[in-house]
Amino acid sequence: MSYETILTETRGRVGLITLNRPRAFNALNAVLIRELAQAVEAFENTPAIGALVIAGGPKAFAAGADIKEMADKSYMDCYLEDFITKGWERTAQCRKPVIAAVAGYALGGGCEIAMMCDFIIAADNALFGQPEITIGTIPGAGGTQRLVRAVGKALAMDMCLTGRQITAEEALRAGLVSRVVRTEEVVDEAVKAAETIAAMSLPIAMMVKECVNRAFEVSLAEGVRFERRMFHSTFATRDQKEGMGAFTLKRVPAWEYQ
Ligand code: DAK
Repeated sequence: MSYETILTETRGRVGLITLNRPRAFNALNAVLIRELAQAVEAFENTPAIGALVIAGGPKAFAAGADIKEMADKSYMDCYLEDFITKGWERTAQCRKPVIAAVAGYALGGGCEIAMMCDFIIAADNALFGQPEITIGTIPGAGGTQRLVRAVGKALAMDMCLTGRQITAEEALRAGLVSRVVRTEEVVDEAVKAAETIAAMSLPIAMMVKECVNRAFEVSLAEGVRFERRMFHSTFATRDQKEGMGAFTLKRVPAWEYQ
């Protein structure tokens, strides 16, 4: 499949999606959002893919929704067409693990796409922000919700109310990203992490993801109960027998499902 605003590539068992509107700092227009959703869908439906990486360019992961495209829309335009909602959540709905490789600006919708991924690996030049308030609007794709869950109220309020951008190091300290690496290494590092995940049993990795995400939706007691049920259910898989058997025999496991 050929796309206009993104590039896709398969590296081993990893599906790599690169946002590709460099002249507009990867501003997220309607075509890009649609194509991103299509690419996530395609990799999710490919059995040989075990994990995905979403990357941007060295200067910008994405500088947010395309301001030029949306500037003149009326409320009714937004409401009736359900403006950039279609396809937007597809990344968050992906059941296979997804890693964001963020270099440069991840602003507004760019930060929101990164936060829809399971974790973020940041380049040392990465800048995260929710600057919507500076252009007369508010975050519209989960920025006020996912950011507060990732970094807590104080920093989320600071970022959303002042529009301040935080560096990769600050994002690491705040728990928004899991690692910071050199800019030129960020995509390879994310692909390497995705390869590690894709080398595990796929259904078990999917269960881990589902359980961690459950923590955002339910009480601690319900989350622990959900985790317990899933944990018990792993004993119904051949991959649990294979994994524990391989450990005992000191050999590498050969998963039934990858
Ligand atoms: N939209 C359109 N074009 C953009 C852009 C954007 N967000 N960001 C950058 N560009 C374009 C610039 O217009 C410029 O294009 P030309 O003028 O050369 O044609 C080019 O990229 C380079 O930008 P600059 O000349 O401004 O470069 P600088 O290095 O001086 O500054 C910057 C880089 C990233 C700091 C600056 O461009 C900037 O502040 N950009 C805007 C950042 C921003 O405000 N982002 C938030 C947008 S609102 C929703 C889903 C998502 C959203 C809402 C709803 N639903 C599901 C309902 C998301 C909303 C947003 O993200």
